[in-house]
Amino acid sequence: MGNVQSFFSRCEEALALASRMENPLLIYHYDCDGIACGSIIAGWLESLKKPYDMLSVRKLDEELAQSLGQRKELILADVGSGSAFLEQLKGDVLIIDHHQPAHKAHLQANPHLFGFDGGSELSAAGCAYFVFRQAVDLGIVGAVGDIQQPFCSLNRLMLEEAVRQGAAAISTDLLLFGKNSRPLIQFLEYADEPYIPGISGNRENCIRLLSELGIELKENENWRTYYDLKPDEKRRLVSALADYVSLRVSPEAACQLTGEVISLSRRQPHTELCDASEFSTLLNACGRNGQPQLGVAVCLSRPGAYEKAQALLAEHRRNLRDGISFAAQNIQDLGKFLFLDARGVIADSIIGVVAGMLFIGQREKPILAISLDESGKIKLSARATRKLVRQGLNLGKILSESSLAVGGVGGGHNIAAGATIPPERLDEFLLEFSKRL
Ligand SMILES: [Mn+2]
Repeated sequence: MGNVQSFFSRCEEALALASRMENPLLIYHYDCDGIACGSIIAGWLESLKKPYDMLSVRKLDEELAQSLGQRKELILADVGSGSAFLEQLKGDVLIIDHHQPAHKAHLQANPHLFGFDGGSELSAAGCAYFVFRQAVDLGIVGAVGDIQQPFCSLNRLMLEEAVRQGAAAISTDLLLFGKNSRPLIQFLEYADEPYIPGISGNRENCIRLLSELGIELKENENWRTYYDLKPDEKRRLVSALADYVSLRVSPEAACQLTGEVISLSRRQPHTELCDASEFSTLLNACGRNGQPQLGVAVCLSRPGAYEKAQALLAEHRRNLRDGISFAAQNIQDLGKFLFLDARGVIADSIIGVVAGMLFIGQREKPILAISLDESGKIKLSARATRKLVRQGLNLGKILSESSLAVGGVGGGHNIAAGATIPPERLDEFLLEFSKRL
């Protein structure tokens, strides 16, 4: 159990240090949590009219750190705690992070240092919220992006504050994407998390289901969204989908259709930004497609940014859908695990997401998916289910050991892990992997 009071007093020290800075360079990690964290800090700096520069990184490496030697003031967002080489840096450095600390240099606001698990109890964006006490909704979006739901501990505390401030509301609802932003037919047709066999990708069945339920598709001339439905229409749709999945997939899968949904009330109505989970997908799409600064612009409500990000998201989701339908047709059962060879078909930046989306319900085995990175190496992504993890499976360990055995590198979490290996040693790797499962 962590110590809330000492964590909060560290947050106050962090705020004091940031307040003393006059023109910092703000470096942030390019994923959803990093973008949200960086945006909270940038918003705070702007509110005080402090000049600053901002730089996104995929990884903070030593070379970059050395090139920063000239900078007198640095703020690191969602990076830094794991980089021992930062010890050499002079000047004022503030680290706001939630990764396992590998050094003690500089002022670090990091929940790990106070007995909290940064993997599940608070993300970097949440940490930034507790330091700057601004934009609580971005704190939530960052945590959702780092898959920290259901919220507990410091995350739960932040969520409760958001509800009290009127910035967020919690409900139990469908988890499908597009509740605010998609017409009903596309809402069902493009369902991918979870993927609903017979509904996802099948427009006719979607239209038939909605008409059987007596749900009008339009109101006046406008396409209705899920959030436009009346309460009893919502109930009918949810229970019809649950019956459908329960019969065709499994009752366990039906339970995964609904869950805790966090809506955000200070963002532009009828957009993805009103839903914490959809907002996080939008930021991930920006980051993974090389435009993290666009994600920051969306977080800071810059004019025109949302429209650009939405177009990027549409493309990202199209890639994901194509990836999933390729995966559904090409997945092989190799005995101890399922294998997807997507070399040349699915980009290495989304292969892990696709592997994670492959349907959950009937899956009793881990999935290993492969694609090629820019340099022609094989990028591997493995995903397990919660049940397998409960039974003791640790993919991070297995992937790290079996990639090492073939001259690659890998690692990650027990439920999701990745690795890169030389292309000519794939067969050897598969044997090593299988042996360790
Ligand atoms: Mn993070």
